[in-house]
Amino acid sequence: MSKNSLWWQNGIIYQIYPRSFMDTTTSGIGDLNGIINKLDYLADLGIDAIWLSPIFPSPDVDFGYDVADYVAIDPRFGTMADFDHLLKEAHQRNIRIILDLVLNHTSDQHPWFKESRKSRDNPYHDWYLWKDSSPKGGPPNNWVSIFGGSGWEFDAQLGQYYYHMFCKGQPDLNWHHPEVREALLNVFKFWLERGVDGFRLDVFNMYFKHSELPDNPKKLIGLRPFDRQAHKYEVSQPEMYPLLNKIRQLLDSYGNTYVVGETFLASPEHTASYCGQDKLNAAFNFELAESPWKVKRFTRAIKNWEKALEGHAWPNYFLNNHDVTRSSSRYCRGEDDARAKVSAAMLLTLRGTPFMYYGEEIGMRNISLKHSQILDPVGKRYWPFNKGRDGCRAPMQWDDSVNAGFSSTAPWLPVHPDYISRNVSKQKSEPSSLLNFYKQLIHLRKEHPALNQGNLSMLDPQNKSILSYLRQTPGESILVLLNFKPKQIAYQFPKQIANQNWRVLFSEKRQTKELCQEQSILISSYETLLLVAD
Ligand code: ISL
Repeated sequence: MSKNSLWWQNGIIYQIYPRSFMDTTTSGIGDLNGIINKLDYLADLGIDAIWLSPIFPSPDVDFGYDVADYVAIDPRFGTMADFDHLLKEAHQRNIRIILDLVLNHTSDQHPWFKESRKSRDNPYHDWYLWKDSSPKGGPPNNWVSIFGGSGWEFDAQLGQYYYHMFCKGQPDLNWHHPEVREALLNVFKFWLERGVDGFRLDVFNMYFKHSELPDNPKKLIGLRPFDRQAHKYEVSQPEMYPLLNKIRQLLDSYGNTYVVGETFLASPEHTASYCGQDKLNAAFNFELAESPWKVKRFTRAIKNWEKALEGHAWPNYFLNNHDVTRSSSRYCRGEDDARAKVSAAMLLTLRGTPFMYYGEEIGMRNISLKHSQILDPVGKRYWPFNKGRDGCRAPMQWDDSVNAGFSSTAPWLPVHPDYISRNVSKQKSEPSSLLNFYKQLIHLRKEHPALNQGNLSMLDPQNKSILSYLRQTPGESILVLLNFKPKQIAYQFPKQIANQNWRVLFSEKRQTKELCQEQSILISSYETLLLVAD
């Protein structure tokens, strides 16, 4: 594997939701061997690392985000030997493996929690947030769960409540307890010793809660009870900063290990405050993925993230993950991929590590489910106001054979009915497919220092239509012009670059190497145009 210590700046990280990628055991659920079988596909696509959503034993109250054992592989995904094999095969192809650690909470089936609820004097009791009723009776404070209802669950046998931000099957750990901290740092060590290359930390800014458990202040406006509170005391407590320093030291003692965190309920500035040399390499800022199809909004999201991170950390961007509606469903009209290409071009030409989500490269759309088919606890609770997250977790569409080539048996979630026409095999053979578009831009990004390392200067959006920016190193300038509209736009080169001659580096609509010497250029409907200074 390459020794490049900046692989995570130059590289592209691809998230796999293992249940939905490739099934080799006819269980209807994807598995580790399925991922191994598809490594050549991923290497050919050009990605540098895989982030695996949780692969640990789990009762699946929240589909893997409720972990019952941090140092084992869920038997439905395979064995530890399969994991070692995956690591070896991925490394041989220069692909790193990043594990998803869910350390804010465990499953209620984790042996630690089972012990902790046995009695108040059990050695594991204080590993979780057990509290007596409030003096008035009822839960200890007003904290609510984002998945609905009170954040506190009463255990009749123990006569106490435990706290859970997510489902009641996901009790929050007590990170203030030194033995809990040690046990969780040992989880990092276990996987680092097996050779993994990094981690994604689920809702890490929730690890600590205010020790006095004060009531959260109320807010007047908000749809759910959860939104009608300011989450002042259970999220983003200051103890997280020294803990991140400690995690960083541990990771550094194992060489060049990458760690990206998922912040919960945090502004871009606050998210950025967790990133830097002695903290996380990166954290997820949701603003880009939450932007509507408006040049101004994307421009603002990019500027905000650049500003928040300025000088202290390398940016990262994503449009998809396992919690959000797929970007193709958000942006595209029907089965037309024009907007999927424009958004892909943005993701892959910005300054910062692009994160992709399986199936994004073929423009997979969300599936629609009936109420009776919903599996996600969020959808079950909030239907029809919020249909949950199953829609973006459907099986990968490999080909037009039964179940899209994902499994020879009925998959755990239905395959999108468009799989006959939208699948990897078909898009491989079509030069103008979305898959080939992603591949070309990924390879271009790798070849051009300005695209993978260069500075970024946003240019003013013209006619609200063209998202435009410059990527520059001392030796190379690339101008990125993305037409967000289904019509031709005359783009005026702004003053600061008006005297420059440009050559076409990439466009599906014109000859590469074509020279432009005019003051303006016509950009076709939804065209991605990359120009390089001549
Ligand atoms: O998806 C959401 C609600 O519908 C988000 O609020 C999500 O819960 C939040 O981003 C935290 O997500 C992470 O932790 C959850 C898990 O369900 C998500 O899949 C995970 O990404 C609890 O572990």
